[in-house]
Amino acid sequence: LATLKGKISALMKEQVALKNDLLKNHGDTKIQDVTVEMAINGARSMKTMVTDTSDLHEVNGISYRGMSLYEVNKKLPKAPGGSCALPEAAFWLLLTGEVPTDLETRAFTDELHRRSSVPANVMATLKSVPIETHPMTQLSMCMLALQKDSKFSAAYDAGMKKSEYWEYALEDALDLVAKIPVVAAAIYRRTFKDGPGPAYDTTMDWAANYANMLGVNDGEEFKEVTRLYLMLHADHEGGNVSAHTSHLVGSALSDPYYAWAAGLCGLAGPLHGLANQECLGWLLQVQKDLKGQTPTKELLTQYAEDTLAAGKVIPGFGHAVLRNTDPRYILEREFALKHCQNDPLFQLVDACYQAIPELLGKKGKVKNPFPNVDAHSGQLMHFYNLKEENYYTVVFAVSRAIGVMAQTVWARAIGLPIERPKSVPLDTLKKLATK
Ligand code: AMX
Repeated sequence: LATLKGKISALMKEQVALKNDLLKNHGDTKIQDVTVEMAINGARSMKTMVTDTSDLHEVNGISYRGMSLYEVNKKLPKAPGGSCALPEAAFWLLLTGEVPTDLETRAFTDELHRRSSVPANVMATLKSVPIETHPMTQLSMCMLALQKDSKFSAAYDAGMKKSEYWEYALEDALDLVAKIPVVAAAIYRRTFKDGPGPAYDTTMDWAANYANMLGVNDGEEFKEVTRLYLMLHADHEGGNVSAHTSHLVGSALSDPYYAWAAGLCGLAGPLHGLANQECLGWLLQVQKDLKGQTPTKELLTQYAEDTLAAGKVIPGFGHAVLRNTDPRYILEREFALKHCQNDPLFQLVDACYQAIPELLGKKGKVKNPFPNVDAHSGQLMHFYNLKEENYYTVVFAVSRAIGVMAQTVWARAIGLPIERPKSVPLDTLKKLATK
């Protein structure tokens, strides 16, 4: 922990100096024009936030501290014998800006193990929730139940100094990331299985342990695909719904548990994290409708035409920012080609990849006809026996906790203030636009 704090503290000095310089010497400099369209259409592409952990490029996809996901997957420490980067190593990278050594990663995994025990009140809260409750609702409620032990809130009440905010935010961030797989696995087991699964195992890395606790597959490949998935989904800039929600809530100095509980409610939306669940549902429906026919480009083109004609979107394709195939999709595809290319569902995913971008491209309306990560993730989970698509957004949430927590620590570290954009009535917008 001391090494981690030392690294954050050193980078913090540079970043705070940079922030102060920007405010002092360039505070009035114009970087973009705000148009009526931006004001109405969800502030899309308006540069109004600061997030240092990751940056989304419309063609190259997300980078973690300037490293593309391909580089991250190559350069970050792996599990013994594994080829996918460890997500906790990505957490370290996002927090410190540095690739951790194997030794640092192992120590960090142990740090998370030490923080992983979930208080009884949280499990009692979970027990009181009807099992038909959506797993994302259960997860968000559990994050709020954990809030009782927030070190940030306790320190705030005790009068901590502003300069200490980040340290207590870090404490909560590490606790939350350590505990969320335990809570998420408990949600899975109570909702979809008869009872508790395999116990927490401190000999495993963070992702392998989560995969193991789900109790659906004890093979090494499932652990490896879970590492890949949790690394790939860890962060996606600050403007997406769940990160932005968490940032906004955190900007009121609500502690990291409040922030992530709120963020999760956004992640649960069908245009954001829930797309993951909808994609697999759509793929399984296509598979059923094809009645055993081999999925070909022609068949899929026709099927997608019918989906569009029925006024529906094609899940897993398009993106608010990306204008290329999502690198996360490519990395999952590479994994699938290596480990499960004969899976009938992979062959369907592959046929979609051949057919749908061309079709959506021809229609002209969709700004990005290419697949996003959700078009693939479900197939991988399904293949390794995690079949309940209602649960998929929870896996996403376990992963994204990493990025959002890193962002939360940094928002406090560089002293970002309460967020308060200006809204205007449509009439005022009309006056502003025509004056
Ligand atoms: N199928 C059919 N139509 C689509 C489409 C798709 N996959 N993607 C976009 N369109 C349509 C839009 O609905 C919109 O139509 P409208 O003008 O009649 O309202 C038009 O194309 C232009 O939209 P856009 O600017 O290209 O996309 P957007 O930024 O408004 O929305 C997104 C982005 C992701 C919501 C949209 O592409 C979509 O609904 N995709 C399917 C759902 C999905 O895969 N979501 C996952 C997103 C990734 C994530 O956050 N996990």
